[in-house]
Amino acid sequence: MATAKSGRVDPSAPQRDPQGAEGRLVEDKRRDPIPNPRSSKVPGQDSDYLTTAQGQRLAHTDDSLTAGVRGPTLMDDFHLREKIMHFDHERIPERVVHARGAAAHGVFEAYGNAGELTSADFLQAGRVTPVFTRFSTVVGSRGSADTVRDVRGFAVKFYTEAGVFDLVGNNIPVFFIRDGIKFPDLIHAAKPEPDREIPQAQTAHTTFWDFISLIPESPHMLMWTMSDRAIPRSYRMMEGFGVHTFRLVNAAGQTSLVKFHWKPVLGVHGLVWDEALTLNGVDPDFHRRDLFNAIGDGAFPEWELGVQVMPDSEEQYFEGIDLLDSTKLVPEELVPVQPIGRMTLNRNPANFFAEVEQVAYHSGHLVRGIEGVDDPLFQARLFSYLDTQLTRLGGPNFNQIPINRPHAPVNDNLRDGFMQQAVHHGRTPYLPNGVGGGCPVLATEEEGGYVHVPRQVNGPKIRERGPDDEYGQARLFWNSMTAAEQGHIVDAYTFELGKVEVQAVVERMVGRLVLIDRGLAARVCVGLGLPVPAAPPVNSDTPDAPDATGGLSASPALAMVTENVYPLHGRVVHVLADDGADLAGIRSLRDSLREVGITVHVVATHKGTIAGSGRKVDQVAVDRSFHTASSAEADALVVAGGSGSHLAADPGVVTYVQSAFRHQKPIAAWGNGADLLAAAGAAPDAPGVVAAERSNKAFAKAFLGSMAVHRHWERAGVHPTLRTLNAQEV
Ligand code: HDE
Repeated sequence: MATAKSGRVDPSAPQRDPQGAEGRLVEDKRRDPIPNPRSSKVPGQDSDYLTTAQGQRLAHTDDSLTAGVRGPTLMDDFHLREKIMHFDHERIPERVVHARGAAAHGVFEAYGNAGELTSADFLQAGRVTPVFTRFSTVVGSRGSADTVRDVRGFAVKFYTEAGVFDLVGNNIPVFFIRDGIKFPDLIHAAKPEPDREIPQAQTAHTTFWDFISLIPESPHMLMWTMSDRAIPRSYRMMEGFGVHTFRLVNAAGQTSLVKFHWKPVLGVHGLVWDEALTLNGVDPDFHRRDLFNAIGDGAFPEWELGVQVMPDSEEQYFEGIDLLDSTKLVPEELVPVQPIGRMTLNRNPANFFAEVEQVAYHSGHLVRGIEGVDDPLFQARLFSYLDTQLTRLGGPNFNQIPINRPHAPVNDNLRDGFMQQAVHHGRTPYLPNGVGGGCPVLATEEEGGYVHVPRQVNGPKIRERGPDDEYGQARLFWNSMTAAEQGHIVDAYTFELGKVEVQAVVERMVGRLVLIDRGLAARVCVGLGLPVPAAPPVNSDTPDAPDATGGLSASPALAMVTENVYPLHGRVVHVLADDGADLAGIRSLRDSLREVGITVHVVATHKGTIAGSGRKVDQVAVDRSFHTASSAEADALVVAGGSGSHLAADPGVVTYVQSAFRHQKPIAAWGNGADLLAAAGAAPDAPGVVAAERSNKAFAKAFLGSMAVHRHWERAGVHPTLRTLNAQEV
């Protein structure tokens, strides 16, 4: 940025890569053009001059108005007073849960096939609807790290032509509790312990496990949060779920019960725990940066929206599965997910506070054709989301903040309140009225009016829930995991319970694991140094509860490790190189990888540029140096020929490659790059390792083939898709 006399920055000067080498921005890959305030004027911020909030142009902002050069500040410095007052009030309360997040704008395109199921306007053929999607962690505060073990929020605001629809879901299809009245207890137990305010953004502590081990319905969700679903590789590689059942209503008034699913085009992928830990320090903004960079680079993330459709019935069960219980899912083997549309996130927010921080989702923002059901978790949410905005956004007019404004015409008869932005006209903000001509008028159903489907409800006023199969779906989940994933679940339980300071809590929890699967419990006990509790009675589930497994012993659709291959755009490859490297080889590989949308970072011992070995003066820009980069940030590594033996002498670089190898990542080298692989113990014939003499098209192709499989679990000695059904014998 050009710096004018007096130290002021000239915002109209072009933003250039300070290294200048290849005219690219490095590290902060901000591909969105930085707006020039002279050309893009924001309403209310439209002066070319610095002004006060009242529009008075200012001549000086660097020194307070004082009595003499060393004297006291004067009361009549109105500019200082206003500037400091506003700064003092810049923060608003963070969200009580889901405080940490990132978001993007995009579009949703309906396939049109949902028209038979619902009259929702945005799901009809040909509809394209703007969306704003926010991903989040649940427990951590606003400044916490991204790659902690936690559930991820997946909230989508559809600005439909018939009003806003919010699908406020998670990346896990079930929840810890089945009644919202326990939500404050859950969050109090999971948040940092109140006497010492530790730990931050973790469930690995005493109070969480104390509470959750006492909650009858928790085992299923715990299996998910101990799995790799809770440490996603990227927001772009997560499934999303509406969690609750919804009731769809079509134009003829027919209803069906559905579960919403978001399926990522890039597949579902996780980090490994060791990487997640490293990233918390190396790049606490890993997921936020990943989303921002991918969209900035044009690798727009996409998801298909799908529905599982179950018949609506008086009892609202499907094959023994209670559709009003959010601790249960419907296996996809029983009811396949039918795709009904596609979401593409294609624009980064222009301002984090205005958009990401101020967006207000609400599970009661429903549109005609979509209704909630009598799930007590959902019902409690209907209160919560409006209430929380009153504190967080300062009053009832949060719907008028630009990011929350519906794109449909609004005429709501709501008036006044803090920060009212509208200048309402007329005398009759009430209905019925005669003086105002009866306006605004009510819509008939044909005109798009929301009419709740009439349903008979009755029953005694009680605080009671029916019997529950607490372990069936937890066991189904365990049985559905591949061997690699089962190992990670064991490790996660061992880590989390290992941090619990009260032994009785650990033993209570291990006792509950036995009821899921004795093999799981036995493996966790080994790490905790505990005796394996006795085998449970044959049927330890609540005897009078219906079986919630739908008769299945496993549901392979629940596993993340599959034999599917997924597109590679938006993946990151580190090319390790140094002075003396084969620069032509680097360029050739980089071109091939960029062709499929992969981001390539050249990582070297120093920043700036590296020179080749030949006589010709040739250089390649270095994107990262080993001082700031970590292999945990890359999906795969390549060691460039020409610099391998030199890099192999640096123990830090050797560890870099070892970590990637241990994390089962694709690794490749050409020429003497293989020396570094050898020093790191990465055998050239190990699964997922590609070694060649030269960097050419064939080398790039083999490497891309290795990358198509996200990780090479065979290296850890397990067949990637092996399942150990009935692990009770372990
Ligand atoms: Fe939320 N939840 N929640 N929740 N939730 C909030 O609303 C709440 C639940 C979810 O990116 C809060 O604006 C209660 C389930 C997401 O801005 C708050 C209960 C699911 C987000 C709230 C639940 C969610 C929130 C905090 C039990 C998955 C982030 C700030 C009845 C289906 C939205 C805010 C965003 C946020 C309450 C349970 C998802 C306090 C009382 C189940 C993705 O209103």
